[in-house]
Amino acid sequence: MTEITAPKSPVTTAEFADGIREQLKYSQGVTVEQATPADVYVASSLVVRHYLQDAWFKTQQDMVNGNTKAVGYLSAEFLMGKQLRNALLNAGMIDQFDEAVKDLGFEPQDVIDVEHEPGLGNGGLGRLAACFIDSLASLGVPAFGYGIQYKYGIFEQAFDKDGKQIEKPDYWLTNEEPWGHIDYNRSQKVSFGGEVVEENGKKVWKPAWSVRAVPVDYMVPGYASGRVNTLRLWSAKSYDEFDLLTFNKSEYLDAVKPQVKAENISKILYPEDSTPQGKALRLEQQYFFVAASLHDAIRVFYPGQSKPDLTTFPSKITFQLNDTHPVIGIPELMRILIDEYGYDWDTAWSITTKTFNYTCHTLLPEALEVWPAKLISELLPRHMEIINEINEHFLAELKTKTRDKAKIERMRIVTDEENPKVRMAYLATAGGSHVNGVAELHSELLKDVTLRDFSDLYGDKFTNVTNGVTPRRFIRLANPRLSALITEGLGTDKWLSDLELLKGLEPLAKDDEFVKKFAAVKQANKEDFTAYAKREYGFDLDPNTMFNTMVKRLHEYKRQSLKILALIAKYADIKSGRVSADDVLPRTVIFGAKSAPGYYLAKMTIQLINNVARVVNNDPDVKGKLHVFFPWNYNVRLAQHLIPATDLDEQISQAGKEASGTGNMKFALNGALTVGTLDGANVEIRERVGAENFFLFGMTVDEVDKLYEDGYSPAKYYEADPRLKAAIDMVSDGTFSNGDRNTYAPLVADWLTKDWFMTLADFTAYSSIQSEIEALYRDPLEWNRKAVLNVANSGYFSSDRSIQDYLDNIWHTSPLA
Ligand code: Z15
Repeated sequence: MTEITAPKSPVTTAEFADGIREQLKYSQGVTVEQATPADVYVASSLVVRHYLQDAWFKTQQDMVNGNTKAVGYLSAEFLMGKQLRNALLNAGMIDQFDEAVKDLGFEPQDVIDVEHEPGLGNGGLGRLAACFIDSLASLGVPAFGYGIQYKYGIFEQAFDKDGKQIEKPDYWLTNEEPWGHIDYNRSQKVSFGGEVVEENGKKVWKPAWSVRAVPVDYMVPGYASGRVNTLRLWSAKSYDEFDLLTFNKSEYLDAVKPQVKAENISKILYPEDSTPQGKALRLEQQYFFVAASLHDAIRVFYPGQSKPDLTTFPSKITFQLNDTHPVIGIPELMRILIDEYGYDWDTAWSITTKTFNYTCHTLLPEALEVWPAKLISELLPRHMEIINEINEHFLAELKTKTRDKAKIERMRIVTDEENPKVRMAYLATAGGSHVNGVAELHSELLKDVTLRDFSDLYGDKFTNVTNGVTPRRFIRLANPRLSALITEGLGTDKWLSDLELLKGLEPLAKDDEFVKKFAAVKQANKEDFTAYAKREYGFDLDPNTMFNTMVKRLHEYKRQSLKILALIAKYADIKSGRVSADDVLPRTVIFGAKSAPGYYLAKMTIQLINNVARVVNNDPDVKGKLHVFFPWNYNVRLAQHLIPATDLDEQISQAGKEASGTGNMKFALNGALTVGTLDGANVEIRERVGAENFFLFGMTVDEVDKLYEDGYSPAKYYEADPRLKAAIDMVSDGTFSNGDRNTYAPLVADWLTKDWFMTLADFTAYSSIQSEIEALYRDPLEWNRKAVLNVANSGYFSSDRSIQDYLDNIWHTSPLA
């Protein structure tokens, strides 16, 4: 296999090997002979850190001493994926590592496999944050990622004997974790509760309890940029403040309770994606990391100054609010400025609104966080006062802008009701300079629907930044074969930092020889994945079937139901003899999806998929034709194996529900074709790769709206399409539940009576596009030609381009000189 050249390395193979020996000896305390792959993993990671250290220092110094505004990316989630190979790639040391490890008698792959990925995110939002900090560093923009070092990341998913999801804790920190550098000396105190009193005409917050936020720093090396940024994840530790003299033996356990409470704050990532549960601990987490980060930024940019001029703060750093989760930062910065530094309200507000910008990632109303004012008052009494005051000022400002009283009422940040609520998306829109959606369609819908009143009165704030993904991890690391072919086709590997260069592959789509090489790459990747499925899951795949993948969180709006119903319909076609098995295109359907632990219908859907897989895979009538594979615990690692091996990708959400999607971009860049609706970034992918190279089906946003208005009745669709009826009946009749008719009754009842995301209404269109797909797949050259065109025209979906858009339109800053 051709490995493409990485950026020039600061280190030779011999030096890397010496580094490993030294780390094994002095930090692991083992000889080379005693060392296991786990030891070599830790030692190698420390060697990489060692070689990055000076660039890290220099980036920090240039950031503080220069005039370039930095970026603070505030995010409750960073779904990083494994670190070692990515750091090696970006630092230009892949070959040196591979050779050095072999020289020491180890297999590089064994060393890579040891690493347990930090799962500090749920799905798209967390992974986007990880792609963004990679791009910031690669562009040379000084930046901090700020978040939480959860002790337990996203749960590890398993399936029980009935095919139900079970959740196991993710013990990612139980083994040595060489990447995070804990820095107790730069801790921040974060306080909660208590009351606000007046002293000398000033509001003074007297908190009831405090925790110590300890930073754990991760290096974020840019690809070939010589820059290394910081991901600073806060970990909660207690202050050992209880008085040893005042408690006796029986009070001992009570005395440590506050300590336990403090350390609970960073204990676990909430596993809901797009469906927040209004839990107090979640608000504590949000305030915890945001308060620590804001104080940290002041410490970094005004070192040793007790009376800093914070009117310059917005020229030092701009903070991006990743969804509503960090929005409590707005009243916190107000509090810091007014209470801690003595600024007046107007000055504080002017600084604050210049400092923050807000990215909205959703269109689901239930995903926009709303906190009861009572809860905020209990936890953060001073902040609730400030939020009320922001609300009052804002309402007064609105009165100068419009006479529409109903509109003003609708725009309240704090609702006017018996138990008032705080709408965090509104607070973010009022308290920042810019609001952006994450794909063109999404940003339009934000303006027209979700934040309509705000865009009427503050139209200038609204903008779009279409999401992107890092080509380093998702092409170069995940798909070395395709990377080599791209480099061969373009005659350069510069595309890794300028992805629009992929456009140069377009003429090669006409070159049958090139297309055949592409097909060979895909085939080899499918064979690799087949081996992986066997090794990791004990499952037999046939790499000579079409690999058809749907991976993402399990959510009703994403419509895994549509995929599974279509699959069942195909199975029923064969079973009933309507279709001869000989005419069926052999297909392996691959699912990957975690469900929020408390999401009943999503969990039932997982159970159904597993049981469809069990029945179909064991039925001799469809052998070699239909295969279903549902590997448990879909994560970044599995994505990196699966995406390059996929022929057909599913992006079939109800139009107007998926804000962007980023998996869709990863698949297109790896030469999968997409079957999808006009939703999120699918729209832009299709525009760029060409309508003839994308399988579009289903209702549009307008058609969906109209159908809601006219009154949607799913049962009508069930009656109208006999294949749909046959599929749903098969779920009801016990085929996938050992004859038990009750197992899926709630799911079936939901489909037939509610079907909020209109799966049934899109079923017929989805089935007919599948016939087109199969016809094309039978012509490998034409299929792969289209796949090459997908790769060639998806360069826009690099997160480098997204970051450039943020720099130009929102942050107004630039790379370090
Ligand atoms: C999440 O993963 C996303 C949005 C949210 O509001 C939450 Cl809480 C989690 C996803 C969107 O669903 C997806 O469409 C988008 O591509 C991704 O964020 C990144 O913007």
